[in-house]
Amino acid sequence: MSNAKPVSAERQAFYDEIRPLNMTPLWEMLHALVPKQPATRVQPVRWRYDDVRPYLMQSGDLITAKEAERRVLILENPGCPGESAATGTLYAGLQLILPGEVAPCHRHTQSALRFVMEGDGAYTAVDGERAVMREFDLILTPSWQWHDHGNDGAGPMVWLDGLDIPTVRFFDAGFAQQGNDEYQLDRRPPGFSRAQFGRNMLPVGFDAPKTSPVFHYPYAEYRQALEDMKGSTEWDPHQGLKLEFINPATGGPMMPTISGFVQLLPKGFSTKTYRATDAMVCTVVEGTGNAIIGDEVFDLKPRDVFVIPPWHRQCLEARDDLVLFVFSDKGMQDSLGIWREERI
Ligand code: GTQ
Repeated sequence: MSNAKPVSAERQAFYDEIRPLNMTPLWEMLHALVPKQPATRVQPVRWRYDDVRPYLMQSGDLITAKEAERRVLILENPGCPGESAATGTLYAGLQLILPGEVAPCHRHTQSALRFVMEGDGAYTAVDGERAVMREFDLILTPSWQWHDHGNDGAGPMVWLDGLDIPTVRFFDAGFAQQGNDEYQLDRRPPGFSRAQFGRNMLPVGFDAPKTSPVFHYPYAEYRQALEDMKGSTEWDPHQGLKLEFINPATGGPMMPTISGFVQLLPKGFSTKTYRATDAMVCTVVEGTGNAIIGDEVFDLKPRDVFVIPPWHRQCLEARDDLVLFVFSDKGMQDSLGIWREERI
């Protein structure tokens, strides 16, 4: 947006004259470039899992995981058409793997998370270690690590992919490689990383990696943490109980570009109005309720996915115990010193 004031003929002539020199006057757009508060194209949006799932299953008849490389329906924010972006910085999609399929090995500089929506018995192998994926587990595939996905189970497997694709595109810093083999040979037994890093200990002499070396966070474990806190903690009026998945080697966010959280609101709880500069992609793990985002009200059921744009007022209402998984660019903003929140 430029200034509303009409431009005089004299100034317009000047602007036209400097245009071929690849120059343009700041004063026509200063306030759009340096806004008083965030002005985002990202819109509040909710995908009902019941609406999306039939199309995802239909995609299973259209193309194999092998041919597609990754059989995913992208969840695209309507404010950013054609950009494959859920928010300004992050991408979201729903990936389907049918029994017996393998999504072949590759690696890329984009970091990714997988949050299991349904199914049991598929795996993601990261750098030679398999994580067996159960419902609502969180799995990380760090930047530039080989990964393949396979389904040894009996039913379809669906997970929510969260990647930093728009961020890496912003930097024009993306690289990708196909693996020589379709899938990786096991180099470590499943659970090895959690044994090393998931017990509040680190191997001696270990250099902290940028992404959490605990690349598998089982639902059973983080859910228990929330449950154990439920009786004894004072509820944050704006957030209920919210825990962040961290990199145990740094104490920082689980990945440099993507932060992850789980949130529990007990039955009947309504949060006070809150806003923050990180756009959030949220999915319902358990329970029902409402998300009020700006002027929009979305009713929520398990596996629904919704987006809270930057600096939009949010209230969450729990009809029964409501558990959410949330990912955002909070850690990235924190490291740049620009993250803000407001508790209203
Ligand atoms: O599983 O590696 O949704 O590379 C988009 C890009 C998933 C993946 C996506 C990817 C992947």
